[in-house]
Amino acid sequence: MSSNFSSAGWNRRALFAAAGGGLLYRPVLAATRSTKVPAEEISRERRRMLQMNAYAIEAETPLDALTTYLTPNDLFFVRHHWNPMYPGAKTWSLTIDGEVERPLSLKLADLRRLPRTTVTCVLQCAGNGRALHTPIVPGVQWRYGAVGNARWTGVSVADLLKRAGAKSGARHLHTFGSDRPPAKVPPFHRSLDLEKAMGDAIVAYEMNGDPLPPLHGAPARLVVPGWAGVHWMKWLVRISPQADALTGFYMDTAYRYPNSPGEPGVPVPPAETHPVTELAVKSNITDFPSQASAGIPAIVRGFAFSGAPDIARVEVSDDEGATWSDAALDTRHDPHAWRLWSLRWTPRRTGRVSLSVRATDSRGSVQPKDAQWNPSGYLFNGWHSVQVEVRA
Ligand SMILES: Nc1nc2c(c(=O)[nH]1)N[C@H]1C(S)=C(S)[C@@H](COP(=O)(O)O)O[C@H]1N2
Ligand SMILES: [Mo]
Repeated sequence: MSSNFSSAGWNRRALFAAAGGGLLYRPVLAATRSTKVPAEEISRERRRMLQMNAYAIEAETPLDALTTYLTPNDLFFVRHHWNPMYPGAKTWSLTIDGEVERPLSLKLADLRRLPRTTVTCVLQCAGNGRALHTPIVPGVQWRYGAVGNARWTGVSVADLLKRAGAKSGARHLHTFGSDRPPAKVPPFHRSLDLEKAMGDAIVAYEMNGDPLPPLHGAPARLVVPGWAGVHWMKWLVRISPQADALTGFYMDTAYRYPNSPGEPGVPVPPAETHPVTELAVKSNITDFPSQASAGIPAIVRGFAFSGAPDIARVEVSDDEGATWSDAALDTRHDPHAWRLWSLRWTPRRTGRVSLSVRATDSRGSVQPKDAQWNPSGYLFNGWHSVQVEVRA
């Protein structure tokens, strides 16, 4: 179960992790890298977040804090495999090698001198909503808040690879972060389609106008608009165009989705799966009255997003999906960012009323009532419903 944490809780959890499984905790490996959560990361705001497990930090944002177009950095959900190694900004460099004419090694100052690109888009963990699948599936039991929308600034991958002279023939971009798991645990190494990476991915060193925070991958991370968080390599130290996709646990076993819908609860053979890439169309309610009066308007708000570039429509139902009312979409939008929406809703009957929301994206995909169950619980996007007590 998740719970609110305090700074005392952090210490307790770190100790628990150290004692319970030496596996979860590792002392500093090198002078320039540390597993210690930087003190400035434990802000007052962060203490509102919902801690998921005994890791130093693995936390989702409460839904009622996801009401702004840009999610504040210190309320942004945090997810990583094992304990991170925070690279030192001074010694850090990004290597670009593989199928390139001129391998490059760039310091942060070098990156900052290159043409800047800014994108505003959603970062969502592929496992957000895993806890809402029936039957339950193993993994971090994220509910609603492993998602946020931010403005990311850095250098486009296309620009970097052009400078390195990417050769034709490469189809995949191998990506590596500075984090290393203990002993025999497989490392979190990933590759993604080079075409997507060259299309709109960036190596970001700023988040919402501030230097990228350590928990979110400082000095620089990959940003892959419209694609699940698993592609957004943090603490990025190497990118490498290659002919073949990377192999390993985090490519061949984890983060895969069934090719065709199966029966809930039934395992799917790996050969019948493909990597999780695009996000699925989804919406959530962030603001609603817990009590309302029949005939008196109340405001309901939330956000909606998709792997498609935009959201076309958001609808709310107060009768279990029999009829729907169109919500107003906020004017702010960017490709692959979320859309805030709001609805002036007038309760028609008294008693316990369930409000549900569904979104339709710019490609016409409609959010389903029930998400497609899958063995690892990825991309949950069933309707989000909340209960309102309506009085006479
Ligand atoms: N180096 C590294 N990058 C990583 C991960 C990781 O374990 N190591 N986890 C990924 C996953 S699964 C997610 S959902 C996002 C989370 O990014 P955030 O913590 O900034 O929200 O980072 C991704 N990048
Ligand atoms: Mo994730």
